[in-house]
Amino acid sequence: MKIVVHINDAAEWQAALSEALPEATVVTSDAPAEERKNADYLAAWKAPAHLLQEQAQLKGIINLGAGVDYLLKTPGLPKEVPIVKLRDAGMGELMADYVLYGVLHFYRSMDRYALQQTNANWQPHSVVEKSQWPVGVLGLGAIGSFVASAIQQAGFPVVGWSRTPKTLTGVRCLHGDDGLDELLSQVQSVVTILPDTAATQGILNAERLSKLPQGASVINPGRGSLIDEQALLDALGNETQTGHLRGALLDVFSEEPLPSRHPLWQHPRVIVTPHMAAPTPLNDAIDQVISYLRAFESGEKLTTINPDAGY
Ligand code: OXD
Repeated sequence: MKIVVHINDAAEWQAALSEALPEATVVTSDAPAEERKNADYLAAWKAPAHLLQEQAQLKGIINLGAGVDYLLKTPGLPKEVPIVKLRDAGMGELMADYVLYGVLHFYRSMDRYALQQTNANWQPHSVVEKSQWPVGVLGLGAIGSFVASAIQQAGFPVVGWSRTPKTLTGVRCLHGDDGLDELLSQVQSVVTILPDTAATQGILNAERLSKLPQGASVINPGRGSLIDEQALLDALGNETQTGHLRGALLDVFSEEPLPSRHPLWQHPRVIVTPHMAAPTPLNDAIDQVISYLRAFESGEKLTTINPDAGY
């Protein structure tokens, strides 16, 4: 079996896959085209179009990340080749760390202290009980559920939302449009971990952002398309005039890298991070990739992604 690997640390993936599957030929995407051709499997994160277009006999594609939006938009993606994606694979914990950092940032007024420091202003703020700081998590897939549980275990009441009904121990789960409005009206921080699909694009638009309580914050480690960025900027107000929302921690944007002139870079109450919340951790993900390859080879039925649904 031949596997082509494309990801930032491809050489490490190549070594780990070669060790686990000595019968396989594993090449990285920067190998000469001659060595890459006629692969059976492509294990890739954000593969360039040519890597897909040059393959004639792929038996499966393993998306080395959680979201498949980038892959599904890649020109030349063969329609008939089954695609599997990583499910949690260590990304849940990384994402939970990122979100917990964001929740604590606003909960413990770190945003206010950062602004106060620019004026040498010594002004402590009171700390409310965690029970008074409900957090909303939009998206209860493998990673969203992990995050929701982690935030709940850290002591915050969590309200989760998904398109269809779900249950999660310790988390109040809502669904549908009414459920979303109910969640938004109650939470101090809203976290977006939904996939980028036709149904989720712009889900946090001006109208929905206005349903959040005055002074709420937004944490988006999911996808940039989930939030109307102009509506978010409007809701945040400007340097002198605080708007309806207090601040935002954003890891993903409608255009990445975020263009250097984008107003989100300059906003004093926005923290921009460069899509780093949950990079695929090789050590946690490798076993899942190997089991996918073995299952493909033995003809086992796999849960593949649904390109029409977008996840
Ligand atoms: C992912 C990501 O989808 O890191 O895995 O964005």
